Amino acid sequence: MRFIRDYIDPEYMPTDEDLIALFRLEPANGVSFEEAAGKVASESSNGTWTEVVTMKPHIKKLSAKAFWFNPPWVKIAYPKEIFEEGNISQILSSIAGNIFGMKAVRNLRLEDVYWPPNIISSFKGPKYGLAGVRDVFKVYDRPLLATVPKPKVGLTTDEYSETAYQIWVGGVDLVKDDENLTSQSFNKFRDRLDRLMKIRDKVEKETGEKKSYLVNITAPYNEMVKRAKIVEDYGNEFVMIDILTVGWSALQSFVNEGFNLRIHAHRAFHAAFTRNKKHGMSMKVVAEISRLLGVDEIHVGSVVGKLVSPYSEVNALTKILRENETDENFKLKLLKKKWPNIKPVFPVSSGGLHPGLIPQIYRIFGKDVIIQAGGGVTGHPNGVMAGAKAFRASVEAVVNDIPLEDMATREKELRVALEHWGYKTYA
Ligand code: CAP
Ligand code: MG
Repeated sequence: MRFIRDYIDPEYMPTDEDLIALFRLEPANGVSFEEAAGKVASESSNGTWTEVVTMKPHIKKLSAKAFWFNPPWVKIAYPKEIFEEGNISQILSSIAGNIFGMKAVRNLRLEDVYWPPNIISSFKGPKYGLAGVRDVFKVYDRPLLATVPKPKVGLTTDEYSETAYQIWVGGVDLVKDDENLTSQSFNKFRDRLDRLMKIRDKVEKETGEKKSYLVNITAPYNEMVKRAKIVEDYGNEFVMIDILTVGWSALQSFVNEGFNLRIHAHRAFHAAFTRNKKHGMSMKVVAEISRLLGVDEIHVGSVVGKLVSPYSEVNALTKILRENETDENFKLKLLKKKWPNIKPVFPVSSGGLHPGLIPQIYRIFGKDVIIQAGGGVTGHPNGVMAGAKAFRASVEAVVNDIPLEDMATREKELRVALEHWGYKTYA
């Protein structure tokens, strides 16, 4: 397999103009690590299983090079010319395409990417980002709070509206639709939005606090755009999109529509390809693409909640979303990042959270996080409003450096929540 040697070059010195991918690779039986890496570089750039007579010197220059070997880790450099700027689907079809199914590899995982400046500048990034989300609420000194009315699906529009009212009045900033609530017969999109906007206005008057709604517009593309127009006409500031089930092209096109709406990105489906640490693609790459394309907030996990999200991953994701420049950090398997004109994105921490876990969330994220508690609010023994009050009190406690137990002597809803759930993780 002499021609595979063209895709392996330990002497290659990449430039800042190259796109670099960090892979975790396990070769198949009988294949050397180097050869498997060469085959990955080949299939993901301009090679195939055999030498082709149409290969010419000017095409060879476009071949990717596996250049850094630290088994099971390997870095591959891609010349920028093989990518179409502004076309994330094309880029992924190269670096995250056929290669995962190659017989030459037993396992292969795209762990991280260094994105060169020409690719970064071909995307818009968030229109609002973290700061633009904070500006909606004029709340700058604490995490923002969101709650999904549970059960996930089944609440009628009336029941949903009543639950939303209690969530907002109790002190939560954002009511959030669940990822699988869109427009079902028991709770139609338009009816729900209409009701919630009226309730939102009422609660804002009652509480003097700004409230908003993460309304799920996930649907076939044209329908999604139609629903976004309705949301914008109602004067709501946010939409929510299940970015992975609608697909990258839909997300990118949606951003290009230019709505005056902040995009809350739900990542349902990610674990299908991110959970196996040996195969697939990492959540880091999902977060990077999401930032490039222009979501304003995205789920990153909670470490201590009900879904798998290791601390090192959450830590890396937080850096990816909030920082403008990071050096390579091999411990976190994070390549260098430089996002000069791309706004920071709000991380969202969610999944099995309740007041007793808030101190740990605050230690992990600090104040720049949106904390979502669904069951952790709607499961409060004294009702939804009590749940929202307990949630808010737990956040006020941590930002003011007050132990939860002390806060609980003043806030009875918090005391009941702590008695009910304690401080532990429910899986
Ligand atoms: C949380 C949640 C979220 C997940 C998403 C749910 O509800 O609404 O979808 O947290 O996970 O349906 O499970 P609870 P992630 O607050 O009741 O757990 O952010 O980790 O992708
Ligand atoms: Mg959910």
